[in-house]
Amino acid sequence: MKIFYSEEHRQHYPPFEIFDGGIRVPYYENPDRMDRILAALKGMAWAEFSEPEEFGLDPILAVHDEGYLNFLTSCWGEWLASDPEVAASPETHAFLPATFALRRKARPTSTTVRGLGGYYIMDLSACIVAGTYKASLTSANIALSAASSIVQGLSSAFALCRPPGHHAGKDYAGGYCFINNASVAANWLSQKGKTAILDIDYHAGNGTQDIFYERADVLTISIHGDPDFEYPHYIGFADETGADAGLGFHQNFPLPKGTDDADYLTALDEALNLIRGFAPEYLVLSFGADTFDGDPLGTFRVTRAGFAEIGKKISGLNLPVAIIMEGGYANEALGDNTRTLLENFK
Ligand code: SP5
Ligand code: ZN
Repeated sequence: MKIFYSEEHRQHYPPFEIFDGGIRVPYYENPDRMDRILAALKGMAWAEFSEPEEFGLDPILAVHDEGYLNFLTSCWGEWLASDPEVAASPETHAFLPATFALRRKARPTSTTVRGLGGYYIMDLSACIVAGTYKASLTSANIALSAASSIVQGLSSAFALCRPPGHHAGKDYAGGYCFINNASVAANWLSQKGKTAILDIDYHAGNGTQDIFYERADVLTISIHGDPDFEYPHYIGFADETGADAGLGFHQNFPLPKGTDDADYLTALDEALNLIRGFAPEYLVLSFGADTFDGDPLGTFRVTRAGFAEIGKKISGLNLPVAIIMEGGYANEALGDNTRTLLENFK
């Protein structure tokens, strides 16, 4: 299996994030996640590592708002210039807004970094540091490279990328995500053939849902912790099924705390049947390992054997698949879990 990877992600490592309630904690979406997966895959005879290709900005701007991307480009520099305390020790700081715009206006009304940040950032875990923008672009190129290789005829390819993407919408960052890698890849693929996105990260793929919500040509499905108790709390409910032309082309599977292998696989079967009904030519799999029993940000009880079953069932669709890395924070198990899923796609 081709695995696309770049060292660029190391430049994005914010020194902290802020949990609900206001507690400052070390950044869970950290470079160690990649090291664990690399260590687990490096010895595998089937693992073939490649650097991503460079696709330029066009496929990203086909999904994301230009003002938002401009904000990601300039945010860190402007914040550094605006605050002597940040300039004195940049490595201990990360940009986060202090106010959120709540989208009362259709476009940002401010030109300051704080005003733009309040408009373009949805929460307090999408922290921006010096390397965030470039790392995010490279992450998207990794996803596009995986997509390109399945168009060239490979049955599967893995995008080993961070920062992740599925919480980022057309014009907002959130949940460790800045550019929606899976959506960029799926939108690009949809010009080559009918494409579906299956999101099996523990958290609802709100960004992906938003991006394709009015579109009938890309089916989007997310299986996740019920937003009644889980982040992102306000989106990801079962009655959100698309709008306008896209009505019927989005499906959420919100599941309860404690969901085990058997219950998870039952929901997955339903999701896979929807995909069979849609009959796509390509599949994009947003893969988060945070459904794992013991993930510090999750509540599910999916086991390593569960990841093998999940991989088997999805590969049973017999569709060319671009597997895009999303979340997963039980770092000590992340390598084994990811390898176990991938082994079923060879
Ligand atoms: C890509 C991805 O998996 N993003 C997840 C972002 C979740 N961020 C919200 C974290 C909120 C943690 N709440 C405190 C729970 C402590 N037990
Ligand atoms: Zn997640």
